[in-house]
Amino acid sequence: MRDQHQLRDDSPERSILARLILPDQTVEADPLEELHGLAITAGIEVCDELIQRRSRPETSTFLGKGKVEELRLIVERYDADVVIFDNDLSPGQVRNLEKAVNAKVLDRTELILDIFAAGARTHEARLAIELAQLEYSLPRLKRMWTHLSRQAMGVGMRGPGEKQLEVDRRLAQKRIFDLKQELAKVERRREQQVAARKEAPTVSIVGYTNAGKSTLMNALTDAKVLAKDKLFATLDTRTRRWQIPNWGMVLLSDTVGFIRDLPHTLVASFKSTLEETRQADLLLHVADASSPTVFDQISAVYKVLQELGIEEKDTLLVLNKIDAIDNPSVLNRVLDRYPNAVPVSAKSKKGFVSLEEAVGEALGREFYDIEVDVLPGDGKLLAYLESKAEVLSRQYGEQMVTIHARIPAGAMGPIRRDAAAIRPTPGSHHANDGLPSEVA
Ligand SMILES: Nc1nc2c(ncn2[C@@H]2O[C@H](COP(=O)(O)OP(=O)(O)OP(=O)(O)O)[C@@H](O)[C@H]2O)c(=O)[nH]1
Ligand SMILES: [Mg+2]
Repeated sequence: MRDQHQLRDDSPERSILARLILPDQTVEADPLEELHGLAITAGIEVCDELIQRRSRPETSTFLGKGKVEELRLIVERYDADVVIFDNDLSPGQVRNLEKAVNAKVLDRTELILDIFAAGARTHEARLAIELAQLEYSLPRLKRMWTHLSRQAMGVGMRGPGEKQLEVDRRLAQKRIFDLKQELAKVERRREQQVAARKEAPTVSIVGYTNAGKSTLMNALTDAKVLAKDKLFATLDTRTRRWQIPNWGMVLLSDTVGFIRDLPHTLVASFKSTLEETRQADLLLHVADASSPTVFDQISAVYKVLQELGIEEKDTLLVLNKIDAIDNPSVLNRVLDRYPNAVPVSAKSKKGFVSLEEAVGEALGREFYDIEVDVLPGDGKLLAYLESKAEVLSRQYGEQMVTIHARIPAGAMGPIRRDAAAIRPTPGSHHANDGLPSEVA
């Protein structure tokens, strides 16, 4: 006889996907495609799917009575371990459903939290996800206990007493308090670090998960950030120097992707990870133009930005993956709605010249006319000026070389930091819009 439990331990959990669609919801061609992707990312096998359209959720079991029974039969047929809902459920609904279908029930938030928990590598990301998970599970502790006790003692046995529950609740609250304090500390440190690093204008890549943000970052800067056909491949923030031809250097950051209905607790606790984004001079919003749900993805990103309080920033929409579009009308449809968007392919590097121009334009083509006193031995600064600025004259003094140069605003950073003195030439340090930039 086959030892089921032995087999189970090595094989992935088997799941059934479910979604309730309400009348006011716009639905993708395949309403469970994204959840399917999330399940795969979480390492869960998908056996079957179930969809119900309904005017409103059933209060106690979320799905209607008939559908719950249908779900129970599907669970039985596939011997599934878990039902994953694309919706968010109340603790009571989860409890009732688990009882009715005889399997573990996860909602969308729980699944996303699980993926983040498995992928978090940095100290900061781990703190953030632990906090989000605890805040999510606090009101659900009772269900978890019931669940655990059912596993340990079999269905129908009495769960742990209210007293144990109360102890656990207090422990969880204490841990939440500690985590919040620790995260606040990290946030403050991060805020200062990011602010101090203002050696150049900062550009932050944002966008829906899997849109190609990391691929774009790698292609533009030779960074070696992990890019993968997987949801939430990136959970931290990386910053690299990006030399924009004919403009100057900027700091480009790649960060965690967004998704529709991103759990609120998660957004809040990832605040410090998104510090670069909060302080950026410009956002590059990367969207997957080849996706049939590109419009929904774009709106979902704006919604999360709004939640983070950073939607007011200058934003450049970048339509990525144009190499994967066969029919030109697909791209035109997006461009009709977003005429200022820049189409690119991070994969083939198509459209990069337009992207660089658009970024330079957005950051402002401001030039400074400067006089800098440099110590003759400061080879680093001299070399920097040679490469970034147009040097107009050199005057050799007793101890200093005074260099008169014209330099893009974006390249000013290290000069502010290193120079002995800066004297913007009076009246001439404003934008020279008509002039092409000679500095590379
Ligand atoms: N065809 C095509 N595929 C691309 C392009 N850019 C990225 N991809 C693919 O899209 C997938 C996701 O790329 P990533 O760069 O990891 O996407 P991301 O936005 O960083 O995703 P997360 O970090 O998971 O949020 C990978 O399989 C890439 O190879 C592109 O221009 N064209
Ligand atoms: Mg990424």
